[in-house]
Amino acid sequence: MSKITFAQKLKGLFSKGKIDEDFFEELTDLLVEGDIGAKLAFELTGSLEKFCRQNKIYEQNAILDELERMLCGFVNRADFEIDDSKTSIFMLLGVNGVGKTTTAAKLAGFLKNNGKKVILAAADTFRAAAEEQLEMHGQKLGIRVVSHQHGSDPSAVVFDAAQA
Ligand SMILES: Nc1nc2c(ncn2[C@@H]2O[C@H](COP(=O)(O)OP(=O)(O)OP(=O)(O)O)[C@@H](O)[C@H]2O)c(=O)[nH]1
Ligand SMILES: [Mg+2]
Repeated sequence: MSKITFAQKLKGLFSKGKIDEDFFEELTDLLVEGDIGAKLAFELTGSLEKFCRQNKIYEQNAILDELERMLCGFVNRADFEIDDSKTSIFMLLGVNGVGKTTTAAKLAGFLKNNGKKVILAAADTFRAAAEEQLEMHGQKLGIRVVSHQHGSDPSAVVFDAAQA
């Protein structure tokens, strides 16, 4: 089953052309859903609404640049070039529960969709069920996961994954 992505929903909202009464409310909901956080979502749409009022803007197209300018101020761009002639390894580091595994899956899915050959390495052999969690992501994404027994040496997992 294909899921409607955040970007598709945003495009859908902007396909109406005109800025109507519900527009800013729908945009706020969408930004919250898109993980921007409620406070920031309200701040963004609030300033956008003000911008439209002050400049007498009623067309959605006219606010796209402004919205992009506002959003880009919060985006940390990570432009990385991948050299297809060799293996690239990405290691995700972060404190507990910050989203490393989820990010690994997102990154893997993104790279796969861009035609790369991807392998996930379950090198977190310490946390309970960490391997199973990555396995589930791998299954959903159709990406191979290299893993060892729970509690084994993480570097051995990385070694095997690099070999694979
Ligand atoms: N809303 C939201 N939740 C997220 C995001 N990334 C991860 N999560 C959730 O945060 C929780 C922890 O995510 P993990 O990816 O397991 O984090 P982790 O850093 O691998 O955690 P540990 O391995 O336990 O240190 C899960 O419930 C995820 O669904 C995100 O971008 N947005
Ligand atoms: Mg994890």
